Amino acid sequence: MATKRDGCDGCADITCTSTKLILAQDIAKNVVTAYDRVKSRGMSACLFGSSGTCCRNCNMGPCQIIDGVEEMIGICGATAETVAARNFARTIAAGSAAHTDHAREMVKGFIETAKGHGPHEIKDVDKLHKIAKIFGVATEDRDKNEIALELGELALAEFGSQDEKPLTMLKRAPQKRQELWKKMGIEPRGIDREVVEMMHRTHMGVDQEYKNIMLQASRCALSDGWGSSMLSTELTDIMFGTPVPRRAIVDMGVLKSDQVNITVHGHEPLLAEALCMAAQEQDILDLAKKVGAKGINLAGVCCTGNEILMRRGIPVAAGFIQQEMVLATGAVEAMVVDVQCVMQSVAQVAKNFHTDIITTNYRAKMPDAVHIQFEEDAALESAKTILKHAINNYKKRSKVFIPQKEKVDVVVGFSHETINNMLGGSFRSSYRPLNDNIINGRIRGVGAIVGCDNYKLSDENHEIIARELIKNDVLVLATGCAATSLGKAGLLCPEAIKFAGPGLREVCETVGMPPVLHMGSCVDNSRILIAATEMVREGGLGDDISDLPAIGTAPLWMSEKAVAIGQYFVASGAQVVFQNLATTGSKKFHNYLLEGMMDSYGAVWNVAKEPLEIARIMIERIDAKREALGINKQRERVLFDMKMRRDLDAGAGIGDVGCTGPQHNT
Ligand code: SF4
Ligand code: MSK
Repeated sequence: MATKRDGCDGCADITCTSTKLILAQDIAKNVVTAYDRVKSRGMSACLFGSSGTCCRNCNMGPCQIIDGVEEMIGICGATAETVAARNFARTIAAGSAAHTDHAREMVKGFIETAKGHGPHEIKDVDKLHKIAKIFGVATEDRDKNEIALELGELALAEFGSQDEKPLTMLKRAPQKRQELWKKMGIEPRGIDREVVEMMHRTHMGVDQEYKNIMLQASRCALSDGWGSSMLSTELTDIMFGTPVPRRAIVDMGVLKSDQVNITVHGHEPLLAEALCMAAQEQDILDLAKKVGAKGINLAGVCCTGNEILMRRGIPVAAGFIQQEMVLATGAVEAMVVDVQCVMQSVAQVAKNFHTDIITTNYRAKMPDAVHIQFEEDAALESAKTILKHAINNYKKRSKVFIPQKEKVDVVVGFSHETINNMLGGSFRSSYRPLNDNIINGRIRGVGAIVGCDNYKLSDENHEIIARELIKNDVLVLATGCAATSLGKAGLLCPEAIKFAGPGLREVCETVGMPPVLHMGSCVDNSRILIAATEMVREGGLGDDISDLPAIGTAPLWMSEKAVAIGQYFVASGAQVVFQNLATTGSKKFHNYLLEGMMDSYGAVWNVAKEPLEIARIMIERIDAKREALGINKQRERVLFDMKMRRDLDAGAGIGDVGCTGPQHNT
């Protein structure tokens, strides 16, 4: 049993300074955190569970399988590789389902917006036309809402499609990759269907051949990456605006001692956007004044934080592992949550303070929380009800402690369009300069650091990997809680170029961009797929994603979504490195992921424990791709001459597209 703390007894394992400061306070002494639970449980986990060979898919089990021991196969005869593959595939199905259900809500919200219902509007008409074209929706002489409605309905139909034809967004992928998917028979059809088929095929007595199971796992993951996640990202951009670079702040120090603090936690930005709008309404501001507060301070947690950070510059107070800590400041009137990554413990931490946890989605309720249903068709009114509840809590606030140590400036908002414009210039947007700089060796390659934080591993790992990569001239793209963590480490600001190798530094300096680019929330990994495709299309770096000197890692993965992301990266031709996989209980299956998939996809999973080892693997894989492309010899020191500098200067660096500054106080 985790017990109440006496001061900061577990702090030795915690690297976040703000967390340590909070836990050392008297007001936090009764707070039991996930760190305490990790400690009290010890680090040992069930060997079968952690190696992927515990099967409880039927009531003859659970069966614990020992690889290579004949009498230790399943009662039904299932072998270690079958069980490990089924478990891995089910993780992918669960992760894809989470993205899919999120995306469905966004598409439904998009349709309502197109119908003129609710407070939102179609903001990015350029992108609307672009995506409409992909779906074959006519745009000429048509009102934006009419186009959006047709697009939204076609997008929604992709979820429940029973046709055999592939999902529409697949045609955005490089031609060669599309042909490969077709040849392998893994083009996803209906988005929901792929999850259902995955669950069916891993039911007792169905698919019992691990490679065949993984074909469907790839199809399911692709239906997430190129289907639901991509739809969610693109339609959300059309509705709320495609992110552009802006300055903001991260860390718990963004809470205000004299304002009503409301943290927004979860994933679906419909709620968060409505709260941002409602928090600017005069009646709400008056109410805050009436209770003695100077204003309303919204701050993000987890990926909702990333969504409003990217589009509005609203600060992020915490990533996944600080969600309890942000409450332990005693300064939060309400934590408003929707779906995914919300730990049940937050309601228990909140009991020590005046804070309410407000659940807002019928799909995600929690004991000891207050439930106020967010009604999308009355979004502003719902948001106001939630805000009023939080404001009323302000009077109950007692002692607070807001750490001021680590408030860090970040520059965020690097959608794939931004990267295009920034490097190529607004009049001739293109990935050409990025490709050229990779070919000439100033930039060695691209490394994506994505995914979660994890209480069992050091939060510093993200920073260690990123520093090693940029030092070696690898441009880093970041999403999700990894991006928040890198922001807190000071790597998301242009000043971080001092940590970059000479080639990368030169490019970043000229364009005015940080060496680590924040590309959004975990659903926004689809932006990385598009960026990679654009690099292929631009030419000079091969004709498929698998040719690019690019690789991803989710070093501190926690959520099943991260495994779905990993598989859609691999199936798209991009290698990934994870810190562990629950597949080691079957040598055959584990090796298939680490080596065997190369023949089919031109990419594999990699596993490495230590962060520097992860970075080393990433750099080695990048160099191997450079070698195969015949551009490794060009990785010598290339200095910018005046013409090159002028060419890049013509791009819209972050100074040109506007650093809007923090906009969080209303
Ligand atoms: Fe055991 Fe087979 Fe049932 Fe799994 S499906 S629990 S291995 S009998
Ligand atoms: S919130 S899925 S902890 S990134 Fe997207 Fe963060 Fe991972 Fe949840």
